[in-house]
Amino acid sequence: MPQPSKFPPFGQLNSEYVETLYRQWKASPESVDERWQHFFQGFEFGLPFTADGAPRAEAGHLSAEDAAAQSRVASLIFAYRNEGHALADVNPLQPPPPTHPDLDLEHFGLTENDLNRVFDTGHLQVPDQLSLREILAVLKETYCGHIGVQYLHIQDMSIRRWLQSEMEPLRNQPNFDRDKRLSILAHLTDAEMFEAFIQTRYPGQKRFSLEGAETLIPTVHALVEMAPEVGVKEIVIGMAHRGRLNILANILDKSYAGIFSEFEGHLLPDHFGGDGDVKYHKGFSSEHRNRYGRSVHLSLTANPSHLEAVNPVVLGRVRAKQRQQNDTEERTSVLGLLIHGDAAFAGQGMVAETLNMSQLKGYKTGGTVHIIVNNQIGFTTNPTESRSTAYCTDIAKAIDAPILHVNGDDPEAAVYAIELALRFRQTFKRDVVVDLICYRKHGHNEGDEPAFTQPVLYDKIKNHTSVRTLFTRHLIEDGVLTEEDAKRQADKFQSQLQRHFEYARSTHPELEVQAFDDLWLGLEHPYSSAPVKTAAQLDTLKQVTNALTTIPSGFNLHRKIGRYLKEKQEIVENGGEVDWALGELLAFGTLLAEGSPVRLSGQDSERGTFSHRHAAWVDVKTGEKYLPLNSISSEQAHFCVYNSPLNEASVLGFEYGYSLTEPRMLVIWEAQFGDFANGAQVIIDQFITSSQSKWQRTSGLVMLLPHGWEGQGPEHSNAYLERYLAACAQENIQVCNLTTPAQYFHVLRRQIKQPFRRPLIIMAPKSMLRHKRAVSPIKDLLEGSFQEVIDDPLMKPKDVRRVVLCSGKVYWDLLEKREAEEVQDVALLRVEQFYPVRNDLLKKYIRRYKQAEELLWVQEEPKNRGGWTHMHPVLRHLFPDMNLRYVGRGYAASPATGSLKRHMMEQETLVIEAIIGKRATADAPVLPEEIESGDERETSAA
Ligand SMILES: Cc1ncc(C[n+]2csc(CCOP(=O)(O)OP(=O)(O)O)c2C)c(N)n1
Repeated sequence: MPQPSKFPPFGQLNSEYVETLYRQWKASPESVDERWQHFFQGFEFGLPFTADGAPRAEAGHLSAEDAAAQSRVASLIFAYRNEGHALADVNPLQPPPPTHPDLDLEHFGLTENDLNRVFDTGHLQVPDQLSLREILAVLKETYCGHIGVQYLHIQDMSIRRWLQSEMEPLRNQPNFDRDKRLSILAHLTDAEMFEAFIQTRYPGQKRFSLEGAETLIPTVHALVEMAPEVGVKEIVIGMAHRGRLNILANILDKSYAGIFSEFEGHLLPDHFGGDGDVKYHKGFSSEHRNRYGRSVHLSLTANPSHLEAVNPVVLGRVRAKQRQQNDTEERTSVLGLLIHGDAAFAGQGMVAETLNMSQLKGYKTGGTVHIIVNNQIGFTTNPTESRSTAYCTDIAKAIDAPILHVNGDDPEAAVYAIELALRFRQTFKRDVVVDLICYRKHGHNEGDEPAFTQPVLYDKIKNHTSVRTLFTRHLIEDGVLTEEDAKRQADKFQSQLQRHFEYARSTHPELEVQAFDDLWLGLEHPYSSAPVKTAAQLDTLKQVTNALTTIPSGFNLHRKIGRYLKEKQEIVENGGEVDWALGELLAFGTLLAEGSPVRLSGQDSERGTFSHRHAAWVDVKTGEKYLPLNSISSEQAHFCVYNSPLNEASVLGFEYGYSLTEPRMLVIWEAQFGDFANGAQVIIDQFITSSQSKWQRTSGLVMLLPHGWEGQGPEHSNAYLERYLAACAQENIQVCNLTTPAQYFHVLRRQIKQPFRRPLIIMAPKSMLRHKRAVSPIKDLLEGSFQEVIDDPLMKPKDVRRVVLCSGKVYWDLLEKREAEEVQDVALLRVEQFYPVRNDLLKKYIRRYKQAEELLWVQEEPKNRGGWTHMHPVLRHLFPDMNLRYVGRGYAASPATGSLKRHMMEQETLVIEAIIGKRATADAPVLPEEIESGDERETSAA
């Protein structure tokens, strides 16, 4: 007896195989697998019946051969849905292949002779039965026209069905009315002529022309027209260089004269402060009113050259705007639109990172609409050289996004695709991709010769008719307009451009510096070091502590966490000492109680990498999460804390974007260890430290970067303080390295209470979280404010022979040594804020030690790292008459040693040298002096 056959995965079904099985089942039902038995029973049950109810078997029952043929047709329908895009006519520079081996009739065991046979059409949205010829025609027109769709990678059946019902049959052949078609043409005209105008007036100037991809403009226009009709109130756009000026002019309505003025070079950055940026990086916002009179706010986010880096920033802004719209469930009122280049989309890791965030609780934004301006080239690099995938969009399949490849020479198909994409996003709140396949008419920029590297391609492009001309012909053929109409339209636009050009040349119009929106009112002040009232009320502290220590009834808290609660309560009730974790929770809690929301995200931030925070409790029986900081009072602001995905760049970019839009919320990104933040270096360099100077956009984002030499090896020691300090200028950021929980409490509260916003970079503690001395009396939270420099309260100034200036954790090592050695003549001063540095305080405090013979900068970081290179010129300038000396590790290529023992010897050596003054002891080796520069040798040898 034959073995029951296995049920293969659906994708591997093969009609011959099914037919054999069917025969086998007919002969002996038990001989096939049980699931096949059900399948064939259902299949027979579904066969047509005669009028009297008898199976048609008797009146010409489907033969086994018919049944098998039917299943072959079902496979064919599936194959077209799955791979029809391979035959789609989507490349304007190349006709589609005539056949595809996976889609040939023979592949399914069908022949030309079957074309007139009638088959069930299954779920295909056409009459129940059609001839194979008709079925094929439907499939080809639907899936192999000017749109090639990929969607069968989507797991959710209801989404597939929805897409099928939208597209089948032939629905992706748009049937737009006359007005809509004329509007598409008008936008193509604007797009093409705008580029041509700049080309003739400003030859050779970089603009990253959209020519070859002009269809982008009617496509985006269709999206913004439809958006208010489907509930979108705001669109935040992120895009790179290609066609950006065109989008600014023809979608965001930035005035042509303003753009021409920038080409003229009239608008100097001094006009508005900062160093400014090139014209194709700038942001802009405007209100778009659609043809039904409804409006949608459009905002193009400023971005750097670094491709795709703006993506998470845009999405952070979208999420914050959704919060402002009170749309935190559906998330359909604000839309993120990202416009990418094909090479960048396939190549940049930021794309994968951001896509991966799209459905996460703390980061989802209701789906992003992506448009790829796929000009089939990246600078001089061919697609085959820049990706290992068939399509540049394949990464988006990982998140089940439908992908619509569209022929850029068919603007109607592109408009159809974008409208479908938007409806999809509004329905399923998921990402969707429109891959606009086009070409690049010129070189990468206007001064570039593409024929050096792509001679064959550019020969083809040279002879290719523009999309506007093609579409004009098309409309003329359809009787929608005449040649004269088209010419009149073009002439009118040309004279409009000319008027703007002359105006720009003669009048030098002012640059449209866009004001901050209302949320920023009162926060636009320049940086100031004036003290900020950050002390909390005792009642508020108690209220917060109550929330932090009350277990909701029925909640099963982990025993160990429960144990800390009582301690916390006693500290606040009885005036005890606050550790770092409690100081932080109290800073958050008091801000929340006072009405300022807080958002914290980072890897494992809910518990805290060092198991110290416990901002979210997890019920040990149900696994449910509870955030005690949301139980302070009914009027409090909301606390959000999220464990982020394991990436740095996109999460930091997202939080930065969020902070741009929510200046009244304390937005914090926490690195697992500060060392890992360099994975987000592009966000730090291109946005956080420079956006104010480039784009007049600043942020109150806090970065928590665990930092400190504790023998944990090269990658768990260094938050690269020196890099942040190297980026400090024009009061762009605040950089702190703190020593007490009270300082942390005040600096977090200052971030919200001060009348301006600047990013705050904190070298955050690791071992200090549990350092017995690094605690603060509760009274320090109830009075005072943040101190940028802390003097030594313990030494008598007249006794002091040596002033030691340090920062962060090493302070406690130095203090302990001083106490252990009973040293009375060394004062320990702490720089808690490196930048903006408080020269006045440094002077005031250090000048008190009149007898001091030397001033030491002591750090645990190697000499080429940490604060020394930043503080050296400052101290030299402020105290030219003092003997300034560096004490610390030598120069090091690796931030920290991999050996704990060596680390401890090094640490002991530097502490001894600072406090006792000895260079080294017998068992503590001399630190390597290494390559000292002349200047440094002079100071440290003294
Ligand atoms: C991160 C990054 N690396 C390199 C560059 C330099 N660069 C600018 S444009 C470009 C090609 C981009 O190709 P594509 O994404 O296809 O966009 P296109 O210019 O073709 O529109 C490159 C490599 C950059 N801007 N950003």
